[in-house]
Amino acid sequence: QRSSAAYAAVSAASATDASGGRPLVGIIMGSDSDLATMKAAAAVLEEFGVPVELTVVSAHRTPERMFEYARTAHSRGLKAIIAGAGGAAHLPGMVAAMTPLPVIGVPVKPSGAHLDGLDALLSIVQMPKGVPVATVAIGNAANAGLLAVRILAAHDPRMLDRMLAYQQGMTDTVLGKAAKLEE
Ligand code: RP5
Repeated sequence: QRSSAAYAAVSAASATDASGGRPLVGIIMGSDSDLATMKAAAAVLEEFGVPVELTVVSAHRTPERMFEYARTAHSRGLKAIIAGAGGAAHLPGMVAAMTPLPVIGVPVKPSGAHLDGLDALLSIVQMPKGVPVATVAIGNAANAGLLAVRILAAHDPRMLDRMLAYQQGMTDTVLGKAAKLEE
């Protein structure tokens, strides 16, 4: 069992970040084979200057590690957890059961999977009342990152400004394409 200090901090923070560079969002996944999908969440958070930690925690293969990760997450300073898994994807729900933090679930479609990620989606989205997991679309880890930014933005005016600028950027891009089509 690794100690909580050993979770890899992939810090995207500037020196001026309010957290002092401590991870604010935990990105966990059931297997390193999920990384190809989950790295999109890390990329978004890096773009917004949010320090993250990223590691593998498996509900089935490392249940004690999952227990320790979830139990200590809030006291280690995390504000949200993004959890991705494929197949019988119990990781997000089990973590949500053991932390007071918001948990965002990413259904992963493992390569060669027969059910196209639908199994993971249904495993993650069908949580019982009382234990919420905010579930994004199959494979859409980028949206999980954006949702985590919005959670932080509720109490961080700088993050709110960055989200507003991001949204304006999307609007400008679409309007630019529309204008080109209309030429
Ligand atoms: C799940 O099983 C993982 O989240 C992954 O999506 C899937 C396959 O894992 P590996 O066999 O590639 O390690 O628990």
